[in-house]
Amino acid sequence: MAERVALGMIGCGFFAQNHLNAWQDLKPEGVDIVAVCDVDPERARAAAEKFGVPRWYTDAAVMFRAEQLGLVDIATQMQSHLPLVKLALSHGVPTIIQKPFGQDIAEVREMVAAARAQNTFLAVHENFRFQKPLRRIAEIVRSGAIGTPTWARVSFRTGYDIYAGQPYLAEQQRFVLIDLGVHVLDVARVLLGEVEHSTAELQRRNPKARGEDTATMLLRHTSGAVSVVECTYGSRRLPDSFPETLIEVEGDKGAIVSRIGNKVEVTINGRMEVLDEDPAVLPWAERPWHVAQESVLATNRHMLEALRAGRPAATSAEDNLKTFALVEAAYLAAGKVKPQA
Ligand code: NAD
Ligand code: 89Y
Repeated sequence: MAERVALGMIGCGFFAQNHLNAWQDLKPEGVDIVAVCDVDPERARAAAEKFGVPRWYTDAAVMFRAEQLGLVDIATQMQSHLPLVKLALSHGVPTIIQKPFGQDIAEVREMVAAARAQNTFLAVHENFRFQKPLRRIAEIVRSGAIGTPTWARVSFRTGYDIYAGQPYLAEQQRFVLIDLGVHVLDVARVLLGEVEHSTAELQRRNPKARGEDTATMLLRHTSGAVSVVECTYGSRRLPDSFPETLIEVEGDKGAIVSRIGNKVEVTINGRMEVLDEDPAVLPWAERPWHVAQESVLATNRHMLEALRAGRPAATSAEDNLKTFALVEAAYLAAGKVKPQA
C-alpha cells in the first residue's frame, strides 16, 4: 500500500473548486487534503468547511512552515505563479501549478530552472490533453491506425460568457493566447509532435476585452506535418461548442474528426465509425463544463501516479516550457510577414 499524500491547496477561487472535488474523489487512492490557503479568508474558510479540511491559511509561507506537505496544488492566477512556485520549491515540496505556467517565458524558464536545481517534482495542471475525447484521439493517432499524421486542425471557438466566471480575463493584456492558446497548442504537440516553425494572427473582436480574444496559428511540425491551431472567445456560431476542443487529423490511412457532443468520427481505410466519448457527469460536475471537470480528475490522478512512481508528469515543467514557447512564438510572429508585390 503506497503512503498517503498530504496535500495543500493554494487558491480557493473559481476553478480550484474542481481541483478540490477531484482531490476529494482521490481520497480512496491515498490523498488527504490537509490544508487550504487563500489570501481571501472567506474563501479559505469556505473551502475548508465544504471539503472537511482540518486547517486553513491566508499566507502560503505560514502554511509551508506549519505543514508537512507531500504535494501542493496551486490554482491562483498567473501573476502569483512565480513567487508561489519558488516558495513551494524552497520547502522541497512537489508542486502542481495551474496554467498558464507564468506570465511570460522568462518566468517559466526561472521556474523550470528552480525545479531542476532543487531536483523537485514540478508539473503544470494542463488538463486539455486529459479530456476524454482528446485522450482517445491521441491514443488512436499513436496506435498508427490512421497511418502517419500529416495535417491537423485544433480548434476552440466559442461565444460562451466566460467573463461571468472569470472576469479578470477581460482585463488581461495577454488574453486568449495565454489563456486558451496554451491548451490548444499543447494538444497540437500531443497529436503531431514538436514544432519546427510557426506563424500567427491575433485579433481583438470584442471591444470590451483589453487583449486579443482571437488567435489563428499555423505550425510546421518537425515530422513535416502541418497544423492549424485556433482559439477565440468572439465566435457567434450556433450550436456553441463550449468548452469542447474540436479536432481534425489526417493521416495516410485515415482521418479523425470530432464533432460537438464529444463525438469522434474515425475513418480507417475507407470505413468510418462514430465513437461516443462524452464523459460521465461526475456528482459534483455540471454540463457544459463536465468534459473539463472530468479532465481535472484525470489530470490529478496522473499527477499522483507520476509523483509516486518518481517520474515526471506528462505535463512536467520541462514539457510545458515547450508549449509555452509556442505561445511566445505566436505573440512574436503576429503581423510580421507582409506580402511583397
Ligand atoms: P480566481 O481569481 O477565481 O481564483 C484564484 C484565487 O487565488 C482567489 O481566490 C485569490 O484570492 C487566490 N490567491 C491569489 N493570490 C494568492 C496567493 N498568493 N496565495 C493564496 N491565494 C491567492 O481564478 P480562477 O478562475 O480560479 O483561475 C485560477 C487559475 O486557474 C488561473 O491560472 C486560470 O488560468 C486557471 N484556470 C484553468 C482552467 C482549466 O481548464 N485548466 C479553467 C479556469 C481557470
Ligand atoms: O480559462 C479557460 C481555460 O483554461 O479552460 C476553459 C476556460 O475556463 C474558459 O475558456
